[in-house]
Amino acid sequence: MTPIITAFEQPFDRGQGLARDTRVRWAFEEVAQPYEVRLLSLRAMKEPEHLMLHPFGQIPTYEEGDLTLFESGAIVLHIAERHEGLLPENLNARARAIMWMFAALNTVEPPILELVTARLLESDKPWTRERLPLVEKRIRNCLDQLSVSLGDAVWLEDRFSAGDLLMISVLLRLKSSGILEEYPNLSAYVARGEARPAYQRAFAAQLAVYKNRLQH
Ligand code: GTB
Repeated sequence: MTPIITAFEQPFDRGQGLARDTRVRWAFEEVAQPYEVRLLSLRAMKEPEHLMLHPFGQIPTYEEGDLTLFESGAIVLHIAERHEGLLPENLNARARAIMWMFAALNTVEPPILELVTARLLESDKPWTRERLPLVEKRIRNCLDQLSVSLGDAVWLEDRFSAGDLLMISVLLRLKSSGILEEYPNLSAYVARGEARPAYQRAFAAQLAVYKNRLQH
């Protein structure tokens, strides 16, 4: 049965791949699992039909037969557990890959989201000018440590895993901030992720949604 995911009908980021369906598309592409996408308007995301799938009325969701999931991290983990290629066989190595998935979503993404929120949604607030340097400092504190952990390695562990997929997805949000460029090894790490054919296919698929939208 082909899994179905949901994504924005009208991508707000003009196809930059920043919405969280991109990481799920990327996971599908890495394991060569075909998938379908149901596009939703912001209004449809808050309708009872979608709230049955996602209690918070967001994207992405995942449906396959009897199984419905929400939360991009849980979806990527599910894909990685069901297919070869995104989690190592060795149990300790597998635990470490999952640890990096949590690190991406629990430790690295929150300060980055604060910056995105401050810039996109709170830029007109009088306190934003004062707050931004604090938010940026929290990101740098986190990236300082991540940069040391990665060092000269190609991936966070011996080989590419779902941990890298999520970490790179999260770091991609910093691209327009200039902060990532302060860390040459992290910039190169993100570029390696973006260069993967599976990421390229995922990016192209979400970009096609935006381009289609422009034409209609
Ligand atoms: N923790 C959840 C997960 O990881 O799945 C968070 C899901 C989430 O925030 N989904 C967002 C959503 O549905 C889309 S990705 N928002 C609508 C709502 O809450 O009403 C977040 C997002 C949106 C837009 C951009 N962008 O335009 O750059 C980037 C990311």
